[in-house]
Amino acid sequence: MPNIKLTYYDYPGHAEAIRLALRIGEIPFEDIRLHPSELPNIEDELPYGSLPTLSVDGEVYSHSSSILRFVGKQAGLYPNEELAALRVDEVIDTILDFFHGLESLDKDVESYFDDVKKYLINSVPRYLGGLDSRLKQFGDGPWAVGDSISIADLAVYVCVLYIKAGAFELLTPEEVVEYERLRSCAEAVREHPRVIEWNECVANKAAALKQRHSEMQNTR
Ligand SMILES: N[C@@H](CCC(=O)N[C@@H](CS)C(=O)NCC(=O)O)C(=O)O
Repeated sequence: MPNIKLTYYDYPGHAEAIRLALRIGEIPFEDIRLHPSELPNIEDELPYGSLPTLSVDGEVYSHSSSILRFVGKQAGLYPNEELAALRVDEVIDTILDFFHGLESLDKDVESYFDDVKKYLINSVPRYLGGLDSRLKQFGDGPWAVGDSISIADLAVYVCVLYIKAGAFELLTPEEVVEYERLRSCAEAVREHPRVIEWNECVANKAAALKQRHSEMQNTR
């Protein structure tokens, strides 16, 4: 078994689907969660200056979708059949495009929240509505592709988590569209026994990590 370390921040973001794939595949890994102020300490070790990174036996790899695909294969969560794999990739890339658009908005301008709202109003139907329709074409579910869980489901789950947790607070209830197929896929992931276990374990670790980060802040 290689020695695997996943480095990211202490939130789901670009790493949660990878963490879940490793957990579901029962692949042991070190789940390193940095405080943003620690980024400069490790910048030299980051191939492109961004997180997450995956270290496999000391060799560092970058880009969340590449890492997700790699761990998905190791965990048995990526189909062998090529067209099914293409569908899985399509789901993951759609969600990435949606997030990249959001992340490219300038956070330092006064209009940031209005810009996010405008982005959501235009892009949610395009990307998430488009994805919901595609999943309906792919099958009746609950899984995104085929009849078993894959990394596509983990990407959908994290996207739905994000939308529920924050993005939609900027919209009025009338502006929020319920995408049935995305929701049922995310729910199937949330009810997966290893995901339930993982969420309990993360909740238990959160207090200790909060304490470590607050001690770090106080010693600066
Ligand atoms: N293409 C990268 C992008 C990841 C990314 O944007 N990471 C952010 C954190 S969520 C980051 O490290 N930002 C630091 C920076 O770009 O300076 C991936 O998919 O892993």
